[in-house]
Amino acid sequence: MQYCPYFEDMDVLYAGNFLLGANTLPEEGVLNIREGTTYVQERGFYQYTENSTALKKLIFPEGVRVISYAAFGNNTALAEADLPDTVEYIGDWGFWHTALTEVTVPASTYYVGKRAFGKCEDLTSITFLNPYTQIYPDPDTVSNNWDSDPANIVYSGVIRGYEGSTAQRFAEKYGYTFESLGEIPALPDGDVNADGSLGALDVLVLQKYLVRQRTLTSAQMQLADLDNSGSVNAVDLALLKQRITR
Ligand SMILES: [Ca+2]
Repeated sequence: MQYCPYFEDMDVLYAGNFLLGANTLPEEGVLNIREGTTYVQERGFYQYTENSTALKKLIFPEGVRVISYAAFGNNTALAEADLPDTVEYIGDWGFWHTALTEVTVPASTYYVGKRAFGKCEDLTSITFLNPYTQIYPDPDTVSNNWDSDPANIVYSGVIRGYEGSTAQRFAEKYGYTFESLGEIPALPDGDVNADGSLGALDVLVLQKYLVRQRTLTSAQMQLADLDNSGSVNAVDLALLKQRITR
């Protein structure tokens, strides 16, 4: 495979914390991503010809935060990729047309992009551990096939998530089978992104809400309303920042 002709003598390409791609994959198609990696480059391992079976398994280290646009799309033999619970963002086409069978999207993930798990022919289950992950609203965000007519897009597996989660809404919207993980677990005040702890992502989500780049559910609004004023505003953002830096 050739992705980056400027580095022909290197096999797997990194730049600091960025995984850029590979000229040659390791034996057996197992890519053991090095410790310290936080970001997988756009189209890093994307296959333009749709026929590459070289990549079979990904081993992510803890700490990977972003799987960007089309990073692993069209690797049609890629059947194993356990996502560490540090992944925050899975970009559009991230695992498009791969051979994944069961996926767990960790609680740390706040966004799953368009077609991220589309045309995954062998996919039988996808579990969303965060009740509020933004799941791109198209049937081929999770699907077993692709068709230019959205009515012909199918997913015969299950979608798992909490009661009242974005996963449930997504499944119901497109007629996919939903399995409940039960009630949303109790979350600490300020845990706006609902990953179970307070951190920088909570600030990011709240900032995006305040500039109207995203919405919050009523449950998230309650978590965000740190001064119990009945509304969510810049005061809550300041309080949240205080709690995190304390
Ligand atoms: Ca949090």
